[in-house]
Amino acid sequence: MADRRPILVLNGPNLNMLGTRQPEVYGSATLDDVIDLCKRTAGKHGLAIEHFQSNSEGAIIDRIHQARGRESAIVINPGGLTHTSVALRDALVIPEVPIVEVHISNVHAREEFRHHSFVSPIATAVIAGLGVQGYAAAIEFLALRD
Ligand code: DHK
Repeated sequence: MADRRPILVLNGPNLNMLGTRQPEVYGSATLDDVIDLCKRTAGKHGLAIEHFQSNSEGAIIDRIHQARGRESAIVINPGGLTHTSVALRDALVIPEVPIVEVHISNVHAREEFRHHSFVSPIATAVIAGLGVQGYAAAIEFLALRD
């Protein structure tokens, strides 16, 4: 990737509870483990990450606005906002950078309401069901793409 600016890793509501929250669905890794994985993966390619997590939709949208001109790409697990938020989708096009949508679980094998994403139509790529390795896959993709 020619753009050497950091990659922004964003996590939405309830992802601060990783490791504790429904481990049978989301696994045993904590959010700190995820951030560490992202840093190590980016570091292999000489890239850095910035990380932000919030349970507040507005705070996430404010952070996306700040990414404009500052970060090269966004890896986002929007949590439940995936399925509800037009405002989040509108914000994600503002930085004009590639967006990779990540879900730890395979949302398509779960409840019907998780099958629709407001984010997917504006995402460059969508990853679901790889567990927390989905974050690493997203960063690898962004580091290696042309
Ligand atoms: C995380 C959440 O918090 C849910 O609301 C989504 C996603 C699925 C995940 O698999 O990472 O439906």
